[in-house]
Amino acid sequence: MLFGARPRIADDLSQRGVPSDTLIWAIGDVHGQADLLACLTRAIVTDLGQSACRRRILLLVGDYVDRGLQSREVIQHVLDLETEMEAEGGEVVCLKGNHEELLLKFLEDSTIGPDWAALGGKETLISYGVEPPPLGAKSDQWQRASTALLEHMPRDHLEFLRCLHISVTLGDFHFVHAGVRPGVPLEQQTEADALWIRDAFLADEAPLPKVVVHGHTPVHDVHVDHRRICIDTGAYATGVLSALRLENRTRMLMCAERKGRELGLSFRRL
Ligand SMILES: [Mn+2]
Repeated sequence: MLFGARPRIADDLSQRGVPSDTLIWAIGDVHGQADLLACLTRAIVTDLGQSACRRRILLLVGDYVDRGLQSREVIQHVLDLETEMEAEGGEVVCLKGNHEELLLKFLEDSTIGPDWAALGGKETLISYGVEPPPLGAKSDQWQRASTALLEHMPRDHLEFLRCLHISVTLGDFHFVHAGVRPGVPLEQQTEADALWIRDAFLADEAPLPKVVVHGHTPVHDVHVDHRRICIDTGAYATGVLSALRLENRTRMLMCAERKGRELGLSFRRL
């Protein structure tokens, strides 16, 4: 290869696209921020409704629950969106995050309760009307909380959590909660890596077969390079929830931001 022939990173990403006749909106980690989610989805549903694309997809990269106070409302909102979108011929694709894994695990094994609570599970218990056991609570208190959560959780919420996708590939993009293990073919990735991986994926620089669109590791501003696009802007801490719009080879970013009591939307090309 002649010097200078190596494509610049930006050039490389600009050649990557989604399948033709397809419009995708991907939303980052919601973590119990139902108001920010509703603000984004209102605009997204309008945009999808105005699109002439044959496939119109709204995708969420997981971590619906924990940390924020509105986990139940977030799941209900996503279920309502599924009904609304499917009635209009659109698709809602929901990926699984590590926090959904923790919630499901807690329903089967209450001994993880203290660990889960420390990672934001306490807020999820409260949102489903279950009083979180106090610090230093005994195992039987956690067992009661686990049983109570199962009783309080609507069946369709449980079904939702159990049927989440681990990853989805569309055109040149691979959507997954946390990332991929470098050097392992996409179809051989493990669920543990898909839900939890950080440094081994983030710090690596080798090109990947697809551009990975992910969340899990909050960033101050959406991260974009030739390997990956991180759309987790830490909504529960920053008040900013982000969504990526992909059509052909164009990328747009929309953010819902909490400013005092108001919510605002901003847009930019990515
Ligand atoms: Mn996560």
